[in-house]
Amino acid sequence: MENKAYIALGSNMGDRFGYLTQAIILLESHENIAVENTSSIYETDPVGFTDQDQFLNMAIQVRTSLGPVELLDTCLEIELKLGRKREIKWGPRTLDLDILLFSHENIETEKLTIPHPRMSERAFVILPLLEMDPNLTLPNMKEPLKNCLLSIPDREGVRIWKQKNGEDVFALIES
Ligand code: PH2
Ligand code: MG
Ligand code: MG
Repeated sequence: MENKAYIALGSNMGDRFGYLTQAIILLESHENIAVENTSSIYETDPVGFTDQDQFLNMAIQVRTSLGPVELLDTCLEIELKLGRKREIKWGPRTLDLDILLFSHENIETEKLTIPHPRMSERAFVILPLLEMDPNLTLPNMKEPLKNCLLSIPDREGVRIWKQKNGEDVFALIES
């Protein structure tokens, strides 16, 4: 499977941990997607629309033979399957799956922008990503992603909720 992608996961309604877990299981069960790595899970203060419950956020690294739009459609299907309803922009959700990076590609279409447009301003995205790859660079940036952390205001709103333990990608779910 030739493409490497990073996906951000977020939930702030109902069984937040259950939604994250189910999303990873559904992605892994897709025949063209392999989940290669997962971050710890973080509890995070809501950003943007702040009058809502705290999120659980994490990121995962996948290998896939799907193209970016096919991967997006798969993510949207999983969101729907896990009860996502689109009501308030940036509002409460059972599950949000955002493709952050896709094999060093820069993509800008009506449906999909990669790298994810707000990723380098959001500590709840950057911290889990850097946990998996501390030297990650973005295709549209000269500096490594870790340099963005210095200028980010919401770092203290991001706290470890469940530390990843062990090598296995499912260690997080099983423990
Ligand atoms: N997602 C948003 C808007 N605000 N805030 C946090 N902490 N975590 C999120 O995943 C999040 C958010 C829109 O997708
Ligand atoms: Mg999002
Ligand atoms: Mg989204």
